[in-house]
Amino acid sequence: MAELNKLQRCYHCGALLQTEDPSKEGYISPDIIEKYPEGLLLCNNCYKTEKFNNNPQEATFDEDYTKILKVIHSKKALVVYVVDLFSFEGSFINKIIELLEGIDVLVVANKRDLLPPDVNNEELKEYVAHRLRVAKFKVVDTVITSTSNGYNLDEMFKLINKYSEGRDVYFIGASTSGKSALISEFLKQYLNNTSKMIVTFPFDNTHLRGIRIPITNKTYIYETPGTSIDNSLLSKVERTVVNTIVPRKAVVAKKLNLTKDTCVMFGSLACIELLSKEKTQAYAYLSDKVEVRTHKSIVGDNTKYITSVFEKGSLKPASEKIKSIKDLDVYEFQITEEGGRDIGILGLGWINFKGNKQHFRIYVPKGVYVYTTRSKIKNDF
Ligand SMILES: Nc1nc2c(ncn2[C@@H]2O[C@H](COP(=O)(O)OP(=O)(O)OP(=O)(O)O)[C@@H](O)[C@H]2O)c(=O)[nH]1
Ligand SMILES: [Mg+2]
Repeated sequence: MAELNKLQRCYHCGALLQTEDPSKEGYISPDIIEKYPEGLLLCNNCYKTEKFNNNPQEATFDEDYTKILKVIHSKKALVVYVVDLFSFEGSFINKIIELLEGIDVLVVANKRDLLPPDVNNEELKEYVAHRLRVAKFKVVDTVITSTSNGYNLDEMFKLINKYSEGRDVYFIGASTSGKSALISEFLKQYLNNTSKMIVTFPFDNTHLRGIRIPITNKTYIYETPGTSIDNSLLSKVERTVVNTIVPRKAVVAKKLNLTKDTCVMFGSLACIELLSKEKTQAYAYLSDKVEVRTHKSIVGDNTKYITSVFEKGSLKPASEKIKSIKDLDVYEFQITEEGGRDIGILGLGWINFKGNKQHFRIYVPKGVYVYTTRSKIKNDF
């Protein structure tokens, strides 16, 4: 069990931290100390009341969707797992991974057009495949695509042909990853040589509908409904705000120079603050319509500034749904890995930096998924 070996105080209420008695002031769970040995710590009580959070929400899906996954499993069908390259962290849903155990997955990493053109496609492909393999998907192959400019669509059709091996093929993936767009590209070059029709239909014993396209007289391509993105910023803000945070063209990295107590506001929607002393150069990847503003308090406490931006909505875009600090979740990350790292906010974008034991605090609208991973796009630091 972790032990406190130097006296530390809760940086919110100032109580001496202790791991002995949950009913007394300053109690902190030993596992938190173990996880953040050098971190700024909050006692459990302040952690709760301040709504600090260390457990980002996974996206959810219902029983009907489970039924579709069970059918896919029992048929040993080929899954075409479509992920949005700009924002795919929401695609790692443990329950899907479990239900698709042992099922061949062809990964289609779509929306390539939204990433900078000079990023190496082979590295990108390897990165996506690696992330899905680590999540325990049985990845048979990966292809990077864009329906916006037609990139690699022929390659994707070839791979579906190659791996289907007389089996049904199911397009699955998060909502807005581009399944319908890919299927409609497929239909442009599709010739129906079967006696069956393309139909929309309800999946057996569910209220969910899909599209079924015959590829032979016995096998089909199915388009399934997207899994929810209820842990993405896109589902937390108004349509008009969504239109500004979804990039329309390739994102351009914005350089940020962070020193202790610098916070970076992303519109009036989210904030990343460096709490520790390591000077950190970072690159932000997000829509050019989101104002990015760095701020550093002279007294080493940005709370007033951050609160005021969220309350007044002074940076663009701002959402009517985020009016005070109470509408936010706050996460802290202690970076333990070296090398290129990302901290991302699902639906909004991410920052890339070199891991050097930094301690970050991140403010996001309630329920939005925040993550840290090795870098998707490599930069020289
Ligand atoms: N920039 C870009 N946008 C894309 C691409 N493919 C699809 N989109 C856009 O992404 C949005 C969602 O695409 P859909 O094809 O409807 O996504 P879906 O996976 O079918 O979503 P659900 O039906 O909700 O599960 C649409 O606005 C598309 O225009 C792409 O390659 N690049
Ligand atoms: Mg669709």
